[in-house]
Amino acid sequence: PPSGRDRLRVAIQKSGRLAEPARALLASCGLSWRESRDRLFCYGESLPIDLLLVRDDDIPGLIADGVCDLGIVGRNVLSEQDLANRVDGTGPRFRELQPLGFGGCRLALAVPETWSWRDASQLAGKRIATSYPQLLSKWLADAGIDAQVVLLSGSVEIAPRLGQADAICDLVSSGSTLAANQLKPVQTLLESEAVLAGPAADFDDARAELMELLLRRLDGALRIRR
Ligand code: PRT
Ligand code: ZN
Repeated sequence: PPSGRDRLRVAIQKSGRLAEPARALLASCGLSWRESRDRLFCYGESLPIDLLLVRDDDIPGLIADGVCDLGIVGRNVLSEQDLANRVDGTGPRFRELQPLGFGGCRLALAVPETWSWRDASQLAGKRIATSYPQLLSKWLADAGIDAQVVLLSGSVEIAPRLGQADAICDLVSSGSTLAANQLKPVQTLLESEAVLAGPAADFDDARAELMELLLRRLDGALRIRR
């Protein structure tokens, strides 16, 4: 990360499932902010720790590029982008520092309810729709299964009904979205939750101490919650 900065910049989701819990957790660490008019940047008042409000998918890249120092993002997003960086030879560029205990879900393979499921070898030659091509491809390769990965950016769960795919690999929490689409989960690829992410390399300036302080306070806040 570029050195010489004396404030810490933390990226969190602007809106969505992780936005409010991320802010609430940081506030419970004693952080407070003054909001800018465009509400994309929040200036830290109680401590020199600022917030940048962004799309969750942008968080790993913002950390990798040094635009932000830390981020709160789903392990699913972080792992997917980490694998992409490793595959194209640019990684590792960021790492998980601390699981945060909210935003829990799992990345799972799901098949039509009408399939009688024995094991993953049944997926050979099938088309699997997902927004997580790296995590799915790696899992398939590790399992020695030759299947076709169909990349969709959203509405993955309707792909089988539309005839776009035979199975899906998507995030599941309650399971009701799968059930509503006559699908059943058969295999978990990744257990996920919101995590604090940071750059692969350590800070060499005032940010190192600020990060230590934040990690200590997070530890305390998470202990109380447990
Ligand atoms: O706008 P932006 O890009 O920032 O937001 P987003 O729409 O990409 O993300 P968002 O807010 O939907 O999710 C943010 C993060 O929340 C994800 O990356 C996960 O880490 C976490 N999370 C936890 C979930 C879920 N649970 C979840 N259930 N993300 C998505 N889902 C979806 C899932 O894709 C499926 O469509 O909810 C549906 C399944 O839910 P159930 O309860 O029916 O199983
Ligand atoms: Zn997103």
